[in-house]
Amino acid sequence: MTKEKWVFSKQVRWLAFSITTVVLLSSGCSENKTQTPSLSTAANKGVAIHTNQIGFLPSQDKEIVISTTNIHDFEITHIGTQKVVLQGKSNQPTIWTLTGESAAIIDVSAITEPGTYRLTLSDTSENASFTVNSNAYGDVHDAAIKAYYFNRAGIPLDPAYAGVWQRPEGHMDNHVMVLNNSSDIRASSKGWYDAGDYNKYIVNSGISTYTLLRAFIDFKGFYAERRWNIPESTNNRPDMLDEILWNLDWMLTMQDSDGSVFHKLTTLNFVQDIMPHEAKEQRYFVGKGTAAALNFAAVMATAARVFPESENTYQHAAERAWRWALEHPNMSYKNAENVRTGEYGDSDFLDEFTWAASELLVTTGKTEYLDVINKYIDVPSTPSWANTMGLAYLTLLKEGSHHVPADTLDNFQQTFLSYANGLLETDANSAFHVAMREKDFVWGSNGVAMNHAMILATAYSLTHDDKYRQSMSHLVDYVFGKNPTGYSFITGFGNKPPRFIHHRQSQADTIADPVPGFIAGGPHGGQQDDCQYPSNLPAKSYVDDWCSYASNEVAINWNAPLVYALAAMINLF
Ligand code: G3I
Ligand code: 9MR
Repeated sequence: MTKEKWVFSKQVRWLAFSITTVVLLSSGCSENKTQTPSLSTAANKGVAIHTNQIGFLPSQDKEIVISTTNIHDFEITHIGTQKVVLQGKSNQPTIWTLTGESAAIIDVSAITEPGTYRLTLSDTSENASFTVNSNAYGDVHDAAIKAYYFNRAGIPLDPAYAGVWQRPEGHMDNHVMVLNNSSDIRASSKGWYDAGDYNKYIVNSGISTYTLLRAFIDFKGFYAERRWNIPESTNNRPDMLDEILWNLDWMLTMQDSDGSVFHKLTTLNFVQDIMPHEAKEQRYFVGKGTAAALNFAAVMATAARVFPESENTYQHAAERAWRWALEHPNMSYKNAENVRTGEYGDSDFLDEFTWAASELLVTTGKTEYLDVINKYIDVPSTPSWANTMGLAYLTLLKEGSHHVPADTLDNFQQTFLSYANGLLETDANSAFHVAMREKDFVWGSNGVAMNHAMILATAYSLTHDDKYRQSMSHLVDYVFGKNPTGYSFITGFGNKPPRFIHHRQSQADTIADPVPGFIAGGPHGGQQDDCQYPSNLPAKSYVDDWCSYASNEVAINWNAPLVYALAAMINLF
C-alpha cells in the first residue's frame, strides 16, 4: 500500500469509526438474517457496481468494485435509520486486462455493524445495497453441500428432502457392462453424477471427495453438529460423512480384482436433456489408468483416517490400487473413438504419485511413502482434477507432523506460503482485488477461484496471518457478485444468480428455478460450445444459457472447494 493510500484509508476508517459510533448509540440497528440486498441498475452514467450479493461478515474486508474511469466520492447510508454512516473516495481506477476495463475500489471495511446499507456515488445515479451479517454464509454453505444430494445417482429424491426438486430414482447401475466385453456385467451403484451430465468419473470424483473430506477434517467441530435435511440426517453420523459415504460406496465398486481402477462409468455419448429416470442407455466401465488408480488410492487412504470403523476396507483398497499403479506408472487414459463422454485425460502422474503417497504416509506411517514424496514433490499449485500436487501439501502440512521430519515439513511450509503469497500479490495488483490470474480463466474458472480460496484458508490456518483470510474472502466476494459479469454465480443465491445452468435435471424438470446451491463453471475465453457470448474477454466471457456447457455447467469438483471456502468463512472469521 502506498503511503498516500494508507493515510486515506486510515482517515476513512477514523471517520467511519466516529460515525458508526453515533449510529450504534442512536439506531439500535440489529442484524437482519433474511433480508437480501437489491442492486439497482440505473445505467444513465455507465458506472456498473459489482458487489457481493450475499453479505459481508462483520470482520471481513468489504470492498465494492465500480467500473469507471474516474475517482468517485461515495456515501454509505444505513437503510434502517437513513443515517449516513460513512463517506469517502474510491481509489484511483486501474485497468484489468482480463476485462479490458478500468475499475475502482470502494472500501467500506470500516462498517462492522450488522445491517443493510446503500452505497451512493457522486456523478452518477447508480446505487447498490449490501448487507453486513455475521451469519451471511450459513444458508449458502448448506445449499452448496446439499447440491451433492441432488446429484445422487441411484436414489429417488423424496419431497421431504428435495422439495419441489423431487424426482424418481435414476441410474441404479446394477447392470453395467465392461466396455468391449459384453459377458462381463457388474453392479456399480450410488455415487454422484459428475456435473450436468449423468456420468461418473473416478478422477473428478476423487478430488471432489477428498476436498469434502478435507473440509470435514479441517472443520470437524462445525461438521459434527451441522445438518441439512438429507435422508440420513436423523442417524448419529454427521451429514457430511453420510454424503461422502454415498460416493465412497460407489468408488469402491470401480476397483477390479487386481487392484486396478476403472477410469469412468459412462454411456458412450452424452444423453440429451432428460431426467435421470428417463435416461436408459447402456452404461459401461470404461478404461483403466494410472491417474484413476492413484486418485482412488489417495481418497481411500484419506477415508481410512476419517472412518476408523471401516476396519481397513479403505486402507486395503488404497494399498492395492497403489501397488497396481507402481506396476503401471505411465498409463494414460484416452477416449476410444466410440466413447465421447468426458475424458479427464492426463499424462503426467508425478503429482498423483505425490498426493497418493502423502495420504498413505499419514494413514499408515510407512516410510516407503515418504521416500516417494521426497523424490517427486514439486512446487504446489492450486488443485485441479489434472494437478493434485497442492493436495499433497494440504495433507502434509495439516496432518503430517508425526511422519515428516520437522525441517522437511518446514521447507514444505515455506514453499507453500510462497505460493500463497503469489496469490496475494495477484489480488493486490488486480483492479478487482481478486487473486485470479490470466491462466485461471479456464473451463471451470469459478472452481479455480474456490480452490485458490482453499489454499489461502490453509495459509491462514498455518500462520494466523489476517492477510490470507482476507484474500480468501475477496475470492468469495468475487463468486457472489464482485465480478465483471454482474452475476452471483451460485444458483438460488444473490440478486442475479444463474437460471439456466447446463444441468440436465434443472433443464428437464418443470420447475422454473434450477436446483439451488450449484456454482456455475464461470467465465473464460475458451467458448468451446456454440453459444453467443457477450464478450470475448476472459473475465466477461460467460453466458447464463443451457447451451453454454463451457461456461455454465456445474460440477462436483467446483462445488467441493465452494463448500470448503464457505466453511472456512464461517469458521475462520
Ligand atoms: O491440456 C491443455 C493444455 O495443454 C493447454 O495449455 C490448455 C489451454 O487452455 O488446455 C488444456 O486442455 C484443457 C483441458 O480441459 C485440461 O485442462 C482443454 O482446453 C479444456 O477444454 C478441458 O476442459 C475440460 C472439459 O471437461 C472438456 O474436456 C474441463 O477441464 C473439465 O472440467 C470438463 O469436465 C466435464 C466432463 O468432461 C464431463 N462432465 C462435465 C464436466 C464439467 O463440464
Ligand atoms: O452436455 C455435455 C456436458 O455435460 C459436457 O461437459 C460437455 C463436455 O464436452 O459436453 C456436453 O455435451 C455436448 C457435446 O459435447 C456436444 N454436443 C452438444 C452437447 C450438449 O448439449
